[in-house]
Amino acid sequence: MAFKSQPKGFATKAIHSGQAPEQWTSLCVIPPIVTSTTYKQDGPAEHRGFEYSRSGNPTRNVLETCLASLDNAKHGITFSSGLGANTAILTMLSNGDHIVVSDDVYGGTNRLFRQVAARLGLEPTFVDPTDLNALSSAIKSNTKLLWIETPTNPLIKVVDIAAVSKLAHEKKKDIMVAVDNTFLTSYFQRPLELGADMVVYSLTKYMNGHGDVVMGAVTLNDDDLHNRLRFLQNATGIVPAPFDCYQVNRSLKTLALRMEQHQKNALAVAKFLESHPLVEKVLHPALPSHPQHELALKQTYGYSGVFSFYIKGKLEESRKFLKSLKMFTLAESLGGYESLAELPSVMTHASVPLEQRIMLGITDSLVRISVGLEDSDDLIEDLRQALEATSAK
Ligand code: P1T
Repeated sequence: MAFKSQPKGFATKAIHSGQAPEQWTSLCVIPPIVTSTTYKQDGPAEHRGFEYSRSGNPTRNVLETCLASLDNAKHGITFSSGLGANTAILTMLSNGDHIVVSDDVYGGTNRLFRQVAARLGLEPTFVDPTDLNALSSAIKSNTKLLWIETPTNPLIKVVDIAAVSKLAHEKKKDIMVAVDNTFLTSYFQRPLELGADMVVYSLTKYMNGHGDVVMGAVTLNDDDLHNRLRFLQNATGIVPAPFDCYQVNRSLKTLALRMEQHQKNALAVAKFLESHPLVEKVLHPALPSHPQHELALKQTYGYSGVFSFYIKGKLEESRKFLKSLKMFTLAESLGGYESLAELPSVMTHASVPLEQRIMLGITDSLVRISVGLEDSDDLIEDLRQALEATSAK
């Protein structure tokens, strides 16, 4: 069995969309970093497309056009972080609106919905997104947003985007279905083609891929939703810096290559871990042991480098393992060229309430790794020695 086959043209779009030299008077081939905050006007309120860099910036435009094309979307909008993108979407809602949120999402997303949205009068309900009946019953007359991540962070559950979008839209026409596509990127998954209304990214991860930019984005087709979000980008001011836009735009040029190599490396590492006696269970969608393996093959073009596994033992063993790693760096985040490892229960998901963590299975023995672009034999060797050190008395 194999993943969906990737249509031709992705790498070409990543390199050429939005990059035409003709848009600059100098005809420069590489887009410039335009740092000017303001733009000369021909007369009062007569400008040539740019007036102030919060409302529009040439370097940002280049990136937004490129991002939209990678999702085959009409529009792309960037924000100063992934959570900034989430915040912008939340500000599309009004006091009293209800949100259905996947119960397994990035800890910061959970915190935003639970501790910020709820305080502003929005009403989030957390539901298992793999249970379509539960999702359907959670939708109420005031539900305006359905929010999923797939695969989920950190339990790597795969959610059926087409089924969820269909269900939501059949139940209520005005529900916006947002899919956080951070773990797979537009290279491996394109949610708009499956019926979602908005795709959300932490560009901080694979899309930038070099661990040196924090940024977020939304891609979408609907003009009305786009106008509302574009207004909010300017009105709330959650905008990225031109230099960062330049960096992400540059990184997209190698996205396809990087994702292919992340996929290969991670699969080799996952297979090694699955065969190791100190590993209880590996959660990786490309392994036949994954509960939604068939759905992953049907829905996506491949899998990236981030996945989780349960180590045998408790907090003491997880700590010993993570501290014994030499090439994997013990750190939050994912999606960069360098391999990282972390313990979600006390790091990325520490802000998720304990009872929700227990219910979901985010225990002290759940380790998440982001497999980078080093030689996979070296990564496997590192994991092998760290597991050996963990089992040594
Ligand atoms: O860090 P920021 O760019 O604001 O993105 C937030 C975010 C949104 N969505 C997903 C799926 C994420 O994983 C993240 C950030 N996640 C981590 C920092 C992490 O280590 O999981």
